[in-house]
Amino acid sequence: MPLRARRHAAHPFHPRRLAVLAALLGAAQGAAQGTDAIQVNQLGFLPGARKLAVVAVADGAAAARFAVRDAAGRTVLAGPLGAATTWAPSGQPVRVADFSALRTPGTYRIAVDGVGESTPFPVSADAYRALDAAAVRAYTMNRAGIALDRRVAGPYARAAGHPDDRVLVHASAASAARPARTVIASPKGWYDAGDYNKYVVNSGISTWTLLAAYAHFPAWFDALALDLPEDAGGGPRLPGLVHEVLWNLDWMATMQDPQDGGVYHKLTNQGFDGMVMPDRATAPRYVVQKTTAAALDFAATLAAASRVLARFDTAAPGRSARWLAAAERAWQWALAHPDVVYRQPDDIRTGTYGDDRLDDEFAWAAAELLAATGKAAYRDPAPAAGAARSTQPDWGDVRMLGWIALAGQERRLPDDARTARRDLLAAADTLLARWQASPYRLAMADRDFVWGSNAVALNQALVLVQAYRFTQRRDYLDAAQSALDYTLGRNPLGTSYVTGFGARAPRHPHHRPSVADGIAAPVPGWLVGGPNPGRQDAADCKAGYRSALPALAWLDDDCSYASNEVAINWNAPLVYVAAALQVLQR
Ligand code: G3I
Ligand code: 9MR
Repeated sequence: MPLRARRHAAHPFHPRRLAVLAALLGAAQGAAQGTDAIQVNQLGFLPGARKLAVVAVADGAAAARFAVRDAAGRTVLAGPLGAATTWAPSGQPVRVADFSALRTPGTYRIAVDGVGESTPFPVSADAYRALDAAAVRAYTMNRAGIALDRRVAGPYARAAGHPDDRVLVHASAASAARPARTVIASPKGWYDAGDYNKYVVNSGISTWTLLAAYAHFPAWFDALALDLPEDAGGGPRLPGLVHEVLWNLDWMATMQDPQDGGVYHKLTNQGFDGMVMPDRATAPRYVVQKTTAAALDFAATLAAASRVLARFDTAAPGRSARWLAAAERAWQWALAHPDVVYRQPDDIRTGTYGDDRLDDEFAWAAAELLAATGKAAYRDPAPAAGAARSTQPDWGDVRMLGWIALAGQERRLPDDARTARRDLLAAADTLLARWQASPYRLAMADRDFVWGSNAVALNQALVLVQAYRFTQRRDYLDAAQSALDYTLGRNPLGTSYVTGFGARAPRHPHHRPSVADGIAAPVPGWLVGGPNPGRQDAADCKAGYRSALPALAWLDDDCSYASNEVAINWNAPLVYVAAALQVLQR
């Protein structure tokens, strides 16, 4: 088959593939769906993976053994269930089934007498390829300022929205050279989430995580067919993930004030757009307030881009040097303005990404600038005292991102790399111990069930993967696998949390295009935020949450921005972890 045709057949939104998915979903929703009391990764496993399922048991009742059945209903493996123990986040007694000995590719179910049979799942050498491609393509679907045709978007083709070629400088960001209402151009980039605004802080960690995915697993992404807008037309042909990241880096670069090197915190409407398609959202857009966090996250991300993407400079001579110069200017601005925290102006009501602790942003930016330049001046603050506040990175706690960057510099910066690895391993060991002790085999602590909890689980997996990369110790990878299992169905709700993937998956994410496009199925490849007992959207959700328990507080309703929104920073660890588990378990 010619290369082009083959790539199209594999296209995640190809009509043929969508039809197969719909058929599978239809079948799955019938008898084939299985009991949600036996919880398993609905996308399955690579042959060599650690394979766990969880059986919810009513107070120790039911059989003490499980069986694995193949597509013909034959038992291919059987074993004892672990002891029944209550998992606090769901309040349920559970028993673990370990069927890692199952290695033959095929389709299987877990069966327990008195409980039933699980949804079918595959064992396959390519278990996460389509998932990873769709998770990257979700970013394409959230691009600002571009029309997406049927070749790229299949049935989700849409007109361009938010050109952002005429953006107003908000009073909070005014300077002598750019007084309030000055018009600037700040096009491209990704919409942050279910909303259409663009925030530098969240763009930073999202873009960085995709850059790390490319840096750590280049061959995987070089071969991953994505069918992007750049695949047509005469421009340079780069790996799909690189094209995707460049779309957002081009936008980020415009968020720096060329006069002083400061960086605007966000580009936004005054209020959130209605639940409409991008081209129907035409409210004026503003760049708002320069902040220290935006400057540092910008510096870190552009420094990382200059290092990781330098080899693609042939497509754009001098680009890496320009990124690095912009990063160093932003760093200088931050040194001169070390404590400008975002304060939402009275006339702006969109997301804040506010964070009043900036020591971690300084540490991350310094680490990236050290890795990119080798200049000792960046060393003092880089390993700066202060542990990460938690065991995984998030948009407000970015210190670990710097550790990951330095940990990979063992040849150029051996001492820094050693320190960074030590600190990363300490975090990974905390996660590993929690995973080992957890009745559910999940490293999540009760307090980890926050807004975006699914991404907490996957960022924990990202940290565990780093530990595996340095030590080759198998249990780190097994614990990372468990986090992916959790987001793909081995959870107390028995649902995959990724749109379009899994027998049961979110149908109504808080995502404006998915709500407004008139297509029943949401845009595929998005990880939804997940259970969040905070339920900050309760006033907007008449349907009501069925439970307030940490791992059960999820609502598959488009009202639910606190549990069922999608976001670029949540998909990024999905892209990373799906790739890692594919590549490292071969
Ligand atoms: O920092 C406190 C912590 O000390 C406390 O223990 C914990 C207990 O709940 O709360 C922590 O604050 C939380 C904060 O995130 C930091 O994690 C807030 O409760 C929580 O409301 C806040 O949620 C953020 C949400 O915006 C509201 O600001 C999410 O992290 C963030 O992902 C989300 O981002 C939104 C954008 O604003 C707009 N675009 C969509 C995007 C996704 O929903
Ligand atoms: O749609 C908005 C979503 O992207 C944000 O994460 C969320 C929290 O900031 O807010 C959503 O907008 C809602 C607003 O906060 C309250 N009224 C209803 C809005 C849309 O459902």
